[in-house]
Amino acid sequence: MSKNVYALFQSRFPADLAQPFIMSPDGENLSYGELEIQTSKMAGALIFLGTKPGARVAVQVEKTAEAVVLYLACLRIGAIYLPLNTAYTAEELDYFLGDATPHIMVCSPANFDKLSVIAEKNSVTHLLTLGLDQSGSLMEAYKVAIPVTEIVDVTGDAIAAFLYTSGTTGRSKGAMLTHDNLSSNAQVLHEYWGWREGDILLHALPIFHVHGLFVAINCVLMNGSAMWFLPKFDAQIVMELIPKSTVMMGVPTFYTRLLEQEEFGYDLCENMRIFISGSAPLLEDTFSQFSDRTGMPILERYGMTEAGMITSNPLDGARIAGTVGYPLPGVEARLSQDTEKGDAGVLEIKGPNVFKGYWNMPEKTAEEFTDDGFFITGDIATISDDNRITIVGRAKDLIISGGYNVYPKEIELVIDDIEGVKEAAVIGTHHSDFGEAVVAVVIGDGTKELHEDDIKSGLKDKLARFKQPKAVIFIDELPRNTMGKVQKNILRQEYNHLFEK
Ligand code: MLC
Ligand code: AMP
Repeated sequence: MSKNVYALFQSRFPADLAQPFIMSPDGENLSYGELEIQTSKMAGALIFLGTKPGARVAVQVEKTAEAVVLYLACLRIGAIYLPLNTAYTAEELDYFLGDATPHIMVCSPANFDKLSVIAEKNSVTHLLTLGLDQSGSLMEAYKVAIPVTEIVDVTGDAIAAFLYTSGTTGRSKGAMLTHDNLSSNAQVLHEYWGWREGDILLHALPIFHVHGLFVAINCVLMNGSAMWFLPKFDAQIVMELIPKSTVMMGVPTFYTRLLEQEEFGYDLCENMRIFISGSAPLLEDTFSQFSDRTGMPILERYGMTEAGMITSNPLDGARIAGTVGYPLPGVEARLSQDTEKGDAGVLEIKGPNVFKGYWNMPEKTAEEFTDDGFFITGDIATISDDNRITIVGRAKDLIISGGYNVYPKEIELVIDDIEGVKEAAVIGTHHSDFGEAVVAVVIGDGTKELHEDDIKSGLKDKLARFKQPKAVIFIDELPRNTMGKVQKNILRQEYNHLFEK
């Protein structure tokens, strides 16, 4: 069989192609039969526009069924799908387009004017639009396209997608995921989480990250199942759909928000088989409250952009709060070689899920692998005698807010450039809704009096909203150790209670 992951999905379609794949609460469905037709037509449109295997198709659009069709059409033709967070600003996009040099960029109609300058500057051949109601120039091309039913034969290590992840240096890197990476992870998760006939996924995640795109959608495809497809997480709508679903995947914020709803409880969840959580640590308190209210222990798993899913609590065995379970079948996990027995250490992993490297960054890629080929996750973990993994911290300076990664360095660099700023330290403090909140601690250079608004307006057009500080604090001097390194732990201790309810 072809190594193209779309061929794998296609082999798993239900025998009755009239069965739904995407279901919208307003009654609009997309069946598997329609999915096949639409992806071949979208493939035809992309090919007509000159998209060759290996060409990048950058996509920053709202969450729609057409966006899923576009993702799958890219796989079909061997093009590289490059999804981008809808929150990214023009300035951030300029970097991504310059680095990825896509053949096509698809954006929301409202962003066309803003992006046309950037697209032209970065020699993007076609800037197309895709709107909420099947509008936009991509759909015009689609409507007149001749379907291409062939699925391009690719090698397993051909790149299927790349996703940008920021780094501790403040520079984003495109993590290249291959067809084999996606296939192996989809197959393993399908089996490990016991997907079965009749399962229905409740999909409320964004589709520009590994969680909502690959974990959620690819599992549904592997099972030939249906999913409720919501534009975003809305606790009320999610509660209406839980009784009609069997599986939900979410970031911890989804679960804390459900727990805030008085009506949420056992009765609503009778039909549910599993609630899965990941992308950020699930607090033990959330796990136990959820379990008390619904009788269901949330299944926590751990992953990252560079490796898809890495570990998971078991479906049948004990799901232990605060742990992320066992390495998935085929994944080897160990602590860095310098870790003393019994201590926590940096988690290193190897397996068919681990990415091919960072786009155009062979040296950066090499730095993140050990000599014997293990990927250095940057997460600090312990591993029990029976191989159960607990993430206890991060060796990388990273904040995870509502499941989105924010690298302090990226924000500090922008704040440092604001007039009147001497330096800044960005930290993550506890936040009852987002888990962690971005907080900027700023030192002025004495040339002018600084206010919170000076910092916020200086960041406004430069960084996505979710990266912008929820609070700005001015102090006279940053705490440093004897080596001159800023002691962020002291700042965190000081400001950790800012957002607690
Ligand atoms: C939105 N806002 C956030 C935010 N999301 N701020 C900080 N952190 C976040 N995560 C801000 C907006 O900019 C806006 O600010 C305000 O909050 C309201 O915006 P909203 O769009 O109405 O927010 P909401 O719908 O409530 O979104 C919150 C959320 C969403 C938690 C539902 O962020 C979400 O769906 N997160 C999931 C992220 C995810 O899928 N991660 C997976 C990564 S993959 P203002 O100032 O404009 O009012 C990965 C690998 C793995 O990590 O293991 O899975
Ligand atoms: P991303 O780069 O967005 O893919 O984020 C990956 C990071 O999210 C990991 O390196 C971890 O730090 C974190 N992460 C994902 N899942 C979990 C989890 N269940 N518990 C703790 N951290 C997690």
